[in-house]
Amino acid sequence: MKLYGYWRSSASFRVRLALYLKELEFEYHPVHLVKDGGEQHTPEYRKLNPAGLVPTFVDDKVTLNQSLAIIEYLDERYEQHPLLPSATVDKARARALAYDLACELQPVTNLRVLKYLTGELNCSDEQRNDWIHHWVHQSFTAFEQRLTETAGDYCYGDSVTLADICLLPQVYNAERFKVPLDNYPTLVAVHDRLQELNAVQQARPENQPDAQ
Ligand SMILES: N[C@@H](CCC(=O)N[C@@H](CS)C(=O)NCC(=O)O)C(=O)O
Repeated sequence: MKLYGYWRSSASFRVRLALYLKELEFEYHPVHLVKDGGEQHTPEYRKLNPAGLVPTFVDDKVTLNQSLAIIEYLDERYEQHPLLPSATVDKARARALAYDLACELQPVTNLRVLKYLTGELNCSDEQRNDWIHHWVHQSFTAFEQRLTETAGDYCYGDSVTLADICLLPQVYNAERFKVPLDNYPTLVAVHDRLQELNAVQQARPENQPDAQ
């Protein structure tokens, strides 16, 4: 199995988390998102992923993009350490938590969006940071409220799920851009508990070979 990703990419972080949590071996192929305008835009990489985004995942003859699709593929194909509850309603609720972060928050803080703000739209770094803080607060306020109903040790009950996999990269990003997290005690408690897992440490951005 091969994972094309970038150490700081939240979607790549999600797939690494799934692979380590499920104890699957893989080769990591770094794609530098910044150097020389970004290796995601090279013709060779675009053959693998025409959208010019990471991650891309290859398992034998199967090439996949979209981190959540990759993770669900892994979860169905490799049964150990399931990442979603088995009961239909619980599964839908854990997925909804994951999508709250992966579909509503991450896209508006993605590199190409931030580059468009500071490039074409001429925003200052301060305005870009205000943008990030605004969307993180909006998303985390709702997420915190949800967690008060769903969380046990982790986002949904006492097992690690797709929701935790989506939470970890968003907290990493929020910390990177110095978003205060005092108003989100449940979210922070879950995030801190997740740090105790080996798989989480292995998957963290700063522990990747391409980390700078
Ligand atoms: N929904 C996609 C998001 C992929 C995505 O946004 N990847 C970012 C890094 S987290 C990227 O490659 N950005 C490159 C760019 O913006 O040029 C997924 O979950 O895989």
